[in-house]
Amino acid sequence: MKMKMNNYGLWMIIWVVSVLIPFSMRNPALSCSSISMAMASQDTLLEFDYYRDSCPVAHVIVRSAMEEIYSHHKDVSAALLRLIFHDCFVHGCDASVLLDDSRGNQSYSIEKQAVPNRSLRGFDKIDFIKEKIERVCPGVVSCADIISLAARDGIVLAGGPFYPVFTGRRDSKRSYFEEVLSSLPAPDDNITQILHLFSTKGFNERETVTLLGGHSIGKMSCEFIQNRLYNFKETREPDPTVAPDFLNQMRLKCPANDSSNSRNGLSRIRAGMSYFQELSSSMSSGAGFDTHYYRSLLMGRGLLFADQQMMARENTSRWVKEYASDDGSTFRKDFARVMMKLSNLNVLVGSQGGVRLNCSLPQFSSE
Ligand SMILES: *[C@@H]1O[C@H](CO)[C@@H](O)[C@H](O)[C@H]1NC(C)=O
Ligand SMILES: *[C@@H]1O[C@H](CO)[C@@H](O)[C@H](O)[C@H]1NC(C)=O
Ligand SMILES: *[C@@H]1O[C@H](CO)[C@@H](O)[C@H](O)[C@H]1NC(C)=O
Ligand SMILES: *[C@@H]1O[C@H](CO)[C@@H](O)[C@H](O)[C@H]1NC(C)=O
Ligand SMILES: *[C@@H]1O[C@H](CO)[C@@H](O)[C@H](O)[C@H]1NC(C)=O
Ligand SMILES: CC(=O)N[C@H]1CO[C@H](CO)[C@@H](O)[C@@H]1O
Repeated sequence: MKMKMNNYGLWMIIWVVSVLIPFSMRNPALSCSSISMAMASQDTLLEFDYYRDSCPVAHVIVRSAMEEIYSHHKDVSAALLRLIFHDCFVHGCDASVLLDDSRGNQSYSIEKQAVPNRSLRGFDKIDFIKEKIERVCPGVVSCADIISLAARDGIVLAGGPFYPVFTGRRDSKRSYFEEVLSSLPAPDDNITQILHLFSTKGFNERETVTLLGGHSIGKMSCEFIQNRLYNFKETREPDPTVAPDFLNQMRLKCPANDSSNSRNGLSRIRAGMSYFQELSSSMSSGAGFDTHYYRSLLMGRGLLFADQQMMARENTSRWVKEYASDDGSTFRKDFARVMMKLSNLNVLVGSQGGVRLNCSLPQFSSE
């Protein structure tokens, strides 16, 4: 008898074996036989393969669309990682970040217009995937589930860890502009502010250090470093804690008053840096989900003030050291768990919200 298993099923088994079983060995209370229960209880609101009857191909369509996009745009992984973070941190993983229009009222501000959102990318990629799914299963699959699945697939394509994404999220009916600034950490925030913002979403010190490891991939746009390099905390001076050689290196990549940093957020091609570029060439690390981000912080070469702040306290710096000290496997396992937690933040389920027909518009399927 031939056993058919799609990649998702296979990934799932590998994930359970590699992540949960070692975890259960460290935690005697969590025996192997209770693994499936443990997984279900972590996500009481969402289900494994929620669309198994209504749209069984949904996750396959997302994955193949992501493979297609990734083959042309390697930066999609970092873009969607940032998008899911912004969506989930502002009022939960409800796809509110995608709305172009709030309640049909053009004068009503939307999340996309809020300052931290100005450089978000990937909206067109989510629309592209949604269109493909709508052709097969109209009005069934939520935009919030598409973001979560696509972000996970992007992480895997970029060489990151796999984690299961449970489904059944519903889309919000509105955007939450007024909550953006108070919910999201800013590039120059100090450790106190960062830990406070993450703890209000239920992330402890270790998980905060893990989640910031998302900066392992992608380029950091200069607009997030500009103040640190030229006008730190309104002093008209650079951040005094940056070593002079590193400051010069960063300033070369991100010149002052660079026209590519125009504030309208429309310039598509920006100068920027990645952690990979900034490491000394003696380091053999790649630019993927390994230890290079944490090793940069150990060397005092965090690009954002907020990144480097992880070294400012013992109860965060110990995790930076821990993640930097092996082949990256500790970080990857923790990153998988923390992404599951992020993807499940304050989700809408059941009859809450709705399923948008077009991810940018508050028009809902009539199911
Ligand atoms: C649209 O939103 C603006 C700003 O919140 C408000 O002043 C106005 O009354 C709203 N208009 C409608 C038709 O709801
Ligand atoms: C961190 O930032 C907050 C808000 O700006 C400020 O009140 C606090 O004093 C800062 N803490 C340190 C240690 O700099
Ligand atoms: C950037 O431009 C502003 C306004 O044009 C100017 O006041 C400032 O000195 C410039 N900064 C640098 C570092 O050139
Ligand atoms: C982490 O350290 C800070 C300051 O040293 C302290 O206020 C906080 O309670 C610590 N957190 C934990 C979980 O120990
Ligand atoms: C969704 O809505 C946006 C904004 O109105 C529009 O530009 C786009 O073409 C729509 N997509 C589809 C598939 O209708
Ligand atoms: C990607 C995106 O929608 N960016 C928007 C952020 O906000 C600015 C200012 O409102 C818009 O112009 C951008 O289009």
